[in-house]
Order: sequence, then structure tokens, then C-alpha cells
Amino acid sequence: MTPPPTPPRAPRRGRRLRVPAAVALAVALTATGVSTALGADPGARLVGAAAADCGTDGFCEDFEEMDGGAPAGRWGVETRDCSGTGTATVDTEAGRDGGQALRIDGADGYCNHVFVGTELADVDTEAGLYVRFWVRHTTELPQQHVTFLAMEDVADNSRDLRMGGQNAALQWNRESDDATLPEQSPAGVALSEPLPVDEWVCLEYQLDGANGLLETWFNGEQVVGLVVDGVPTHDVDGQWLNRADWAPEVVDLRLGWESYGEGADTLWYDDIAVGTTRTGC
Ligand SMILES: [Ca+2]
Ligand SMILES: [Ca+2]
Repeated sequence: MTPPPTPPRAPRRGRRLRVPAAVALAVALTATGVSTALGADPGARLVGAAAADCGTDGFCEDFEEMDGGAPAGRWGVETRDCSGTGTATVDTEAGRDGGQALRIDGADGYCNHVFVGTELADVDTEAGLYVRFWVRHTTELPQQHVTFLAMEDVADNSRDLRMGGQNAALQWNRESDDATLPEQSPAGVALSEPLPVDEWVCLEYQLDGANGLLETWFNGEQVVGLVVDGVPTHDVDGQWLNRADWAPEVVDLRLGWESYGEGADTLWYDDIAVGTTRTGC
């Protein structure tokens, strides 16, 4: 992958769809959505993906427009059920290109969780959702389950779809039934990736709610253990697809940290792009 471009500094928050959205999205999804979700020619969408500026039909966030300290703009700090020592701030300690980034200081234990979230009302998530973000952290993922990204799924009693780690590798977790992707067998975990420390990593995913599909990329490369393609694969999405009616409708995006036993970490997030087509790294 080519290095990411320097994000522009012009005000960009609240950017809305630039094209007749329904038409463009319908065409895009019909043409490429399912085939991409199934892993066919995933590189095709990378053509032109590294364009400068915020090349998405949803929104971008580089945290440069904030004053530092508390997250602002479309983002708010959220601690569901209880709160503790976890903190969320915007600082320049690790920001990409020397700029600002969202910093999460996460601690052991559920109630020390903290997330910074935004609603997705301005993204046509029914047409398929693509999220790209860069993350950097200081501590290897623990053996026990942790979450660093969550989305409220209103089609699943508002329980979360969660991205995080378990057995020291990246995983997806469905809060409602604790299904994991990949399955947490040694063979399944080996099909995922650890999240390296002290370097920026580009994570991307596509969530095709209508078809119950999920695909994940690590620095531009598909992670085969993090794909729900509709066909049960032993060690990967077999457990996930035991529930045949999974059709998520996510309404928010939250970045942060939540652990359920062990797991403390300091993380930075930057250069987020959310939309209905793949942005790339
Ligand atoms: Ca930044
Ligand atoms: Ca499969």
C-alpha cells in the first residue's frame, strides 16, 4: 500500500453526501458490494483508493479541528452502564503526521471502559457500511477478550457488534450471543492477526447488514479469519453463522477500550473514514 496522504486541514466535519446518494449507492452496491464481500477480486476497489482528501460519501475525522482535551464535534464520550478510570482525550503524542489523534487510556475491568462515539445517521448504512481507521497502541492484546470498537445493532436488541481481541489476536464478537470471529480454536486464531504495538495500523471493514456479511482488512490485506461470507467455514465463521438470521443495523460507531477481565492499554485513533464504499489506506 502506498503511504496515506496527509489529511487536509480544511473544515470537514459534517460533510454530507456529495452525489445523489440513493442512485449512486444503489449502483455501487449492485455492481460490487456482494462480490467484494465474498472476497472476489478485493483489490479492484483499491484503484484510486488512496486519493487525497476525504474520499468517502459518509464522513471523515482526523481530530485536527478540535482544541485538544475532550473530544468534540460529532463525537461524545460514552460509558454504558457504569464508568471508572478509562479516559478519552485528543492529544498530539502519537498523531499521524504529527497531528492530533484520539487517545484512549483504558484500564482493566468492564466499568473502566470508555468509548468515543458518533451516530451514523448521515451514512446510508443500509447500502453497506465501510469503516477505515488507523490505530496505534502500547500493549499487546491480551489472552482474554477485549473490545476497542463497538457498534450498536438495533436489529439485535441494541446489543453491540464488537471488534477487539482475544487470545492475543484480532477478533469480532457479537455481544448478544458471544459468538466470535474467528472461532477461538488455535486454528481459528491463527487465521487472524495480532495488533502490533507502537506503530500505526490501518484497519478496514465492510459490514453488509442486509446480507449479514462482514469483511476485514489489515493494512490493506484481507484477514481470512475475520470474514463472514455466508458460507460456514470451520474455525472461522461457522459459529457466527449458527445464527442464520443475523442482519445487523448499526446506528453508531464507538472507538475506545473495554475489557472483561484482564486488559489495559493506551490507544490512539486517527484518520477515520466512514462511508458506503471502500476508502482504502
Ligand atoms: Ca490527526
Ligand atoms: Ca465462511
